[in-house]
Amino acid sequence: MPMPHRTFAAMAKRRLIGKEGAARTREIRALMAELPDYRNGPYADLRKWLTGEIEETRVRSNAVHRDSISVRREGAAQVALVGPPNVGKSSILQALSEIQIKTGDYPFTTIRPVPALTRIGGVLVQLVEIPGLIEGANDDRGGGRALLGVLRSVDAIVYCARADANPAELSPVLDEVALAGIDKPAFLAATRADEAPPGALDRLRAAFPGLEVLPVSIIDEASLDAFREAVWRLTGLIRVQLRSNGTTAQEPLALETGATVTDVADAVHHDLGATLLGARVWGPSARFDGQRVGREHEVLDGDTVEILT
Ligand SMILES: Nc1nc2c(ncn2[C@@H]2O[C@H](COP(=O)(O)OP(=O)(O)OP(=O)(O)O)[C@@H](O)[C@H]2O)c(=O)[nH]1
Ligand SMILES: [Mg+2]
Repeated sequence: MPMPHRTFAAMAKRRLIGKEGAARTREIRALMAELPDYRNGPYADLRKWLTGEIEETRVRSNAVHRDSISVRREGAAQVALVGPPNVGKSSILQALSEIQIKTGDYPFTTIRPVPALTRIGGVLVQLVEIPGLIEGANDDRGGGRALLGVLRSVDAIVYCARADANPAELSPVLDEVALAGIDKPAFLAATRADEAPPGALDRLRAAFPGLEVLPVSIIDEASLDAFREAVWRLTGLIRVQLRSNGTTAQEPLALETGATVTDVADAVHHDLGATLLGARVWGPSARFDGQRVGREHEVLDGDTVEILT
């Protein structure tokens, strides 16, 4: 006498709870082996249900879960490159860092966010290419929610559009970011500027009056330097060189704007922050080279500081 079909269905469901992937498929096959082999009626329906479950399990385990993507932060700040496909985002990453990244003359060459470290005035900053942010991203088109999730945690955004592009190409990207309630310091890189006819930049500037527009070409070093400096300004950080015993450290410290001499000492070591008397300062915040200042003196980008204890 076979088990009543309702009892079998209940048991089958119980045995499948919490099982996914190969384990679930194995359990389903075991259940099918226990099922009486009728061609019609409730047992045949159960067999059909189980066959369908195998297929569904397969689909589920192949699905790429893109609800969230995280890009591990490195460096003093994280800055996203966002824009329509094929504008040259990867090429900029490649020009400014050591990474090897696929570039190509077709859209969607990059399919996942790609981080790359670049050195700006001696400080490492992380650039992240955000590919494929398209209209409908907030409704998860093109895995947009995960991409917006990455954008939510960056410090600043560089929008990228081809210098000679129709400004309308960038608008959906800006709209999706705004719709997601993301508002970060930003500028607009007018990419592939070497290909653009005169007057192209004016068109972009007129279309996006709220954004500083900066022409960039990967074959123009000066434009890449200007790009780096613009990225640095976005971070809102300042660079301070440390001097001790007459020698200046190789890597500058990155500090928040408004940092004082005490913050500089704190960044070196907490004890130093507590015990310092003042500092000697060279550079933009000093009235003259080696000026003696107190604990609360505010340092500026490009200063050199010697802590006095
Ligand atoms: N002339 C010129 N071509 C460039 C420049 N930057 C990129 N390109 C070319 O533009 C094409 C697209 O470059 P990618 O860097 O792959 O563009 P992307 O924005 O990362 O593209 P997706 O990842 O597909 O969205 C490639 O053929 C590059 O060689 C540039 O400054 N000048
Ligand atoms: Mg790319």
